[in-house]
Amino acid sequence: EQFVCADESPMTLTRYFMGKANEQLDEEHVQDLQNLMASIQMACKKIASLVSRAGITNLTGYEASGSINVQGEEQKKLDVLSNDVLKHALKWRGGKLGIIASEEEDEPIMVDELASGNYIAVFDPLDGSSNIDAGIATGTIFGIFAESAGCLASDWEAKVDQEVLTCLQNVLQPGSNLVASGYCMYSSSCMMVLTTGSGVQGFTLDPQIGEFVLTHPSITIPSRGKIYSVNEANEPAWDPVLRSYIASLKDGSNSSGMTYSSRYIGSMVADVHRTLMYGGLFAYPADKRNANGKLRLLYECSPMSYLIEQAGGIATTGRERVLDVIPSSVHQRVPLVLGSPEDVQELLDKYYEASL
Ligand code: P6P
Repeated sequence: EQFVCADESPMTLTRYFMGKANEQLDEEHVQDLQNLMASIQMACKKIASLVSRAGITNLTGYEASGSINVQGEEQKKLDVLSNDVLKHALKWRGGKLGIIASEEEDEPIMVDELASGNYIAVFDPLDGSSNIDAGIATGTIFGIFAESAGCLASDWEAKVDQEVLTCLQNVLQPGSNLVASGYCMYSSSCMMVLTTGSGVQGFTLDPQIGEFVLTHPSITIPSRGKIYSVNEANEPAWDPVLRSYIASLKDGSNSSGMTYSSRYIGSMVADVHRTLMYGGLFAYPADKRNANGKLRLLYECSPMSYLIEQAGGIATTGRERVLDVIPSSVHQRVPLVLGSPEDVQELLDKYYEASL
């Protein structure tokens, strides 16, 4: 269903931001956020086009140069291209942007010393890109932090190198400092799902008009679901509490009495989106081989956790609320369990009982 404005025209993402955005921000910041979101939606439209035509334009597969990103992962052509599309969109319109951090950039980058850097943008430009060649859903994940006053880019000319480096480290903020976050999912439909701190809104790209139109206003996650989403190949390496809890979802001995289905796409954006829409839980937990799991805190877990909490869900590392974790490095990983409040809380209660 498409929601319309008073004049019967579609409620587009642009018009949504012209009107509502985040009531907690003052007028200047609302304008800044509008500009940043205009850049992000423009980039996502471009990435959606690149992804949908990858097989036609020979953009599947790996970088010819076989380049490796800071994660030690081979970069796909579209990883690099999507990163460039987002960087250029943010630089061009990111007049209020000071710093960018990306999964595909070794270090945070300054947008431009002259910008008046009120904001910091973090993103995973094309999450799940290893699925591109099989035509499986992928997505862009983004988060916007308000830059701390001490590091406004307009002051940067006066700062010596060390202070600039300190500013760049300013990107290491906990998710509780986010002012906006969300994702764009490239799947059977292209959906932009985001929050600016007053609930979660879902917009679907209408190819006929080239605009994201409001189709899912005020999304809230079901209080409990019947789906769990985790890579069970790692099950033998999980901690015993998680193994026991997932087993209880399979045999119906969990508190809901229901036996769950398992769904795992292997693309975080698609797995989180399905969890948001249908309920249940998504997890990339720690295991014996990876004490911090696989997903990155700054530009994957924090933005998704902010959004899930805004939709009424819970997002935890298993030990603490994801949004409370202060990153020690740009590409830090954390274990992640997120989803319906009753599902995740039952697991947290079992961790608590095991700790007694
Ligand atoms: P695994 C994709 O590579 C990704 O970063 C996330 O999108 C996804 O949730 C996870 O890794 C899948 O990892 O180890 O289950 O293949």
